[in-house]
Amino acid sequence: MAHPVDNSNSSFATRAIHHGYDPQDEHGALTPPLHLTSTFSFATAEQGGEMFQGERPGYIYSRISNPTLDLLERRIANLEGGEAALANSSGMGSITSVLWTFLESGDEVIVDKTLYGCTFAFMQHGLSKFGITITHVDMTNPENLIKTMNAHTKIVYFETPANPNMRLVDIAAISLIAKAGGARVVVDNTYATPLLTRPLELGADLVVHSATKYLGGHGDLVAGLVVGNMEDLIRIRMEGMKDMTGSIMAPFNAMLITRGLKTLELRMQRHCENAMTVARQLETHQSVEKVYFPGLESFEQHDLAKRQMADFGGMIAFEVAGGMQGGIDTMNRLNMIQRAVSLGDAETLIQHPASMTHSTYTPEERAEHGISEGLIRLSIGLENVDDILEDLMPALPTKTSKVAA
Ligand code: 3LM
Repeated sequence: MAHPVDNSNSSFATRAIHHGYDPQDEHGALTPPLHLTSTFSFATAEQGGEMFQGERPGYIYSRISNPTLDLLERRIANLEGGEAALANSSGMGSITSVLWTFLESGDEVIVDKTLYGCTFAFMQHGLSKFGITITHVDMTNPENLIKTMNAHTKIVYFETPANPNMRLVDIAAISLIAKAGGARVVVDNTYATPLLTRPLELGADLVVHSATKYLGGHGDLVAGLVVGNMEDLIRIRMEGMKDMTGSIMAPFNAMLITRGLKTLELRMQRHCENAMTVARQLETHQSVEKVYFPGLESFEQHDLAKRQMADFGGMIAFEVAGGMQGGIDTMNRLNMIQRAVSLGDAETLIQHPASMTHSTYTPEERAEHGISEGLIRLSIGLENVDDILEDLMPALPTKTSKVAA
């Protein structure tokens, strides 16, 4: 077991680089070792038996734990301000492992209106098959949660900012209400990352991440993370993950994410700075009808964004004149910006939620859940912002919305 350097008073960037690893425990190796092993050998049969009974610490099998994953788990737990973490094979693996652990037939999950497409599908079409009720509530007004909470509510779940329309949820206000009613609060912190928002410090119980995005940061892996208190994390690991989803992270991916975290602060600073510049430019363009970016004064929840987020992130959603076709045409005129789903990569990515990430909703559901058919989503990358603008701005429709109408 490693002997972590004491850096409890260090800043975010320093902990992201050092926390939980002392090179002197690994022959002085500056870079932590990669333990590419599926299983672990027991010194004696009795010791193996004791580990299975939970009477002796140690590694058994890499679907349960692995030293390379342990380091990443310690590090993300530290950055999110939690006691423990779990590394999964995908963000969906994290979300499903958490929900399968704490829910049973007859229970209710209350979720915000807008969710990432596959999370929505898992709840709407997956959990509902097993006698679990999914209730959507507009959490932008916490009063709505007070009215809906009941004895069956076990989980309150939301994203902030939400994928794809950037809605924010007041984590502290919602957590207070949910916990008073005896429910666990689960926050998908993929968009904000622990650099910008730390839901556990604001009262949430569990944080889930698609580590595929900003945490990995380089678009070369699919992975997920869960952070929370020790007791919950042991249950999620041993119930929802080990026996139900089996969604453990591969050691190689854990190594890449641990590497990615070292530059998270630097990368996020650039993502945020670039996105602010692009959002301002988009807002002034004659054929852009609406820009959804928490850093804009025109953003409906700008005050909450200033209160809850250290900076405004790298994601922008917008609508152009000409609706859906106007958006599709804009995407097809781009050169450097890549037409691709996913987000948080070095490359600027653009996608159309209604036909891509949120095609798991019916058109009626999209309308009800605040995802317009013409919405375009931009994940602003790390390129020079002038180059992003040089590609994006000429691709926008030339007509004003008034002329188009
Ligand atoms: C996307 N999102 O392009 P994985 N939570 C959030 C997410 O955005 C995602 C997940 C969980 C996208 C993926 S769409 C086919 C591509 C807020 C993923 C799920 O299982 O690691 O993909 O995470 O919006």
